[in-house]
Amino acid sequence: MNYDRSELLKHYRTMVLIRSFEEALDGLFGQGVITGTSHFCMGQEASAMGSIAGLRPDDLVTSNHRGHGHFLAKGADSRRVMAELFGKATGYSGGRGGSQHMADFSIGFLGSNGITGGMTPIATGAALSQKLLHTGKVVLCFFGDGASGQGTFHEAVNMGTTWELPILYLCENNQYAMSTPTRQAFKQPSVAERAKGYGLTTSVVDGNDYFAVRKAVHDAAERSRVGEGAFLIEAMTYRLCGHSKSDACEYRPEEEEQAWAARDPLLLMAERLKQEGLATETDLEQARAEAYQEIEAAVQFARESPEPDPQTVADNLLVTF
Ligand SMILES: Cc1ncc(C[n+]2csc(CCOP(=O)(O)OP(=O)(O)O)c2C)c(N)n1
Repeated sequence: MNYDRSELLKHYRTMVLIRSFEEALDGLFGQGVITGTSHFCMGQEASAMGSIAGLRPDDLVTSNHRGHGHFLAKGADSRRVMAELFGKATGYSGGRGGSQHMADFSIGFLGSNGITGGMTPIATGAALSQKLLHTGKVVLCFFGDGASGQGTFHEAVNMGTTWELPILYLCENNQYAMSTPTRQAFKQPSVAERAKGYGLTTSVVDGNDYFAVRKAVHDAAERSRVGEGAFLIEAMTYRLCGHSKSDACEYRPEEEEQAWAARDPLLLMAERLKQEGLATETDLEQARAEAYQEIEAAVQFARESPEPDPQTVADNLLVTF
C-alpha cells in the first residue's frame, strides 16, 4: 500500500489523542470530577485507528461499550466527547448518554450501546440499507470476543453473510470478557474459525499493528463494497487496563501483561514510522504535544460548559417519524 506521510502522522497523533483522552479521564475519575463508570480502550488504539484508516471517510461505523477510540478515530470532536463524560449540555448526547451512548451521523458514526453484542444487529440493518439504497458505503461493526458468544451476534452475522451485505465484522479480541479468558469461555477460542461456519470470509491480524489492521480492513472493505458480501476480521489485541473503572485487573498473569505492554501499539507505530523514514523523532514529539494540548482544551471546554437545563429533561425521549 502507498501511504501518505502526513496522513500517517495524523493517525499517530489520533492514537496518542485516544490514549491521553483516557489518561485524562482516569485522573478526573480519581478526583471525583467524573462519576459512574467507563471502559477504556488503552492498548487497542491501533485496531481503532487502523480499521478506520482502511475505510473511506463516508463509510459507516458502529461501536461498543469500549468505544472512545472508535469515535475519536472516526473524527469526533474530542471536546464534545469529554463534555459528554462530564454530563454537560455540550456533550454529544447532551450529557445524558455518557461514555457508552454517543453518535454522530454526520461523520458516519452510528453509535454504541452497553448491551454486549447489541450493536451487531443494528450494524447489519445499516448494511442492508446501504445495499438497498446502492450507496456504495460499507459498514464496519466493532465488537469484542465476549460478544461473539451472544445470540444476537450469530443472528446478525448469519443474516449479513446470507444476504451478502456490505459489512465488516471487526472483532477486537483482547482475550478477556471482563475477567473471563476466551479459552475458558469457548472450546474454539478463535472467533474467525467459529465464524467460518456461517460462510464468511475471515482473517486474523495483529491488532496492535496499525498497518496490518489498515490493510486487512482496506482489502476486505473494497471487496465487500463491490458485492462480495460480509467479512469478519479478528484483530488480536489486549487492553492495557482493567475492564472498567471498578476492575483492579487481578486475574491476568503479570508476564502476559508485560509481554503485551512491550507491544504497545503507540510504540510499534512510532518505531515503524521512524524505521521507514516516514517520520522523525521531532515529528512524533510534535504530534504528541498537539494531542496533549487538544486534551487539555477538551477538559477545559467540558469544565466550562453548562449543565443540561432541567427543563429539557423530557426532550428526545420519543421520536416520531
Ligand atoms: C447482554 C449483556 N450481558 C452482559 C453484560 C455485562 N458485560 C459488560 S462488558 C462485558 C464483556 C464484554 O466482553 P467483550 O465483548 O470481549 O468486550 P471487551 O469488554 O473485552 O472489550 C460484559 C459481559 C452486558 N453489558 N450485556
